[in-house]
Amino acid sequence: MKKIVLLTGFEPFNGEGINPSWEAVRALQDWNEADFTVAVRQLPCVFGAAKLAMKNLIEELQPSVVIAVGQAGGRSDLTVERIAINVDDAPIADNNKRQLVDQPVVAGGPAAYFSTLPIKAIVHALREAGLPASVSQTAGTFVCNHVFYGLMHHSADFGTAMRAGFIHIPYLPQQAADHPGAPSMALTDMVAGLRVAVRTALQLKSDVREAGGTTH
Ligand code: PCA
Repeated sequence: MKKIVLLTGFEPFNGEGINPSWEAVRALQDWNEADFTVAVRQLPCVFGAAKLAMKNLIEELQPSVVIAVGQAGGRSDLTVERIAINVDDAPIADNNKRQLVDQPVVAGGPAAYFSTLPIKAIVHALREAGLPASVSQTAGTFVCNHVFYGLMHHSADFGTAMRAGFIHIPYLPQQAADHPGAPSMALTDMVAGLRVAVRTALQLKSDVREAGGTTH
């Protein structure tokens, strides 16, 4: 049976007209290979609703790999997230005008979950492909981390059968034009990067070990 790869992107938030995560993910909606097929879905930038939508998608699609993608305005490269933390602490209101402060994503859940994607191998493969990439040690405490934590919490129920994680991507050039000085990345590079990440996640059984952390 063909494997299913679920890619999610978010709707625009914080006054933006577009969200690069949705633009990049939806460009892959017809991606279909002999051994896997890609499903793309959009998530609302809303606490609770986004986590629930992700849970329902996992139950409906039973994917082998899930990569949730989100916008990280101000970052300059493709950042593969290492860890989701059990904290909602929003710097801005979500699209439902709700700003959660110091709440758990899942009451009583563990403090954090690690990504089960081969994060170092993905960063390595992205760089080999000529795309700027790094491991990120924090997905923040807004809706992206919320979805990432929810994803890992549900994926814990699926044992090792499902690999899941999160990638943050920069602004698109047309967004950066409204944020002078902010870095950006072309859509074609983002899409190429997601292809590399999917293939690496499907191919590798374990992560590679190579230096790449930060001192702070
Ligand atoms: N980025 C936000 C939420 C939605 C998105 O694309 C974040 O990093 O939390």
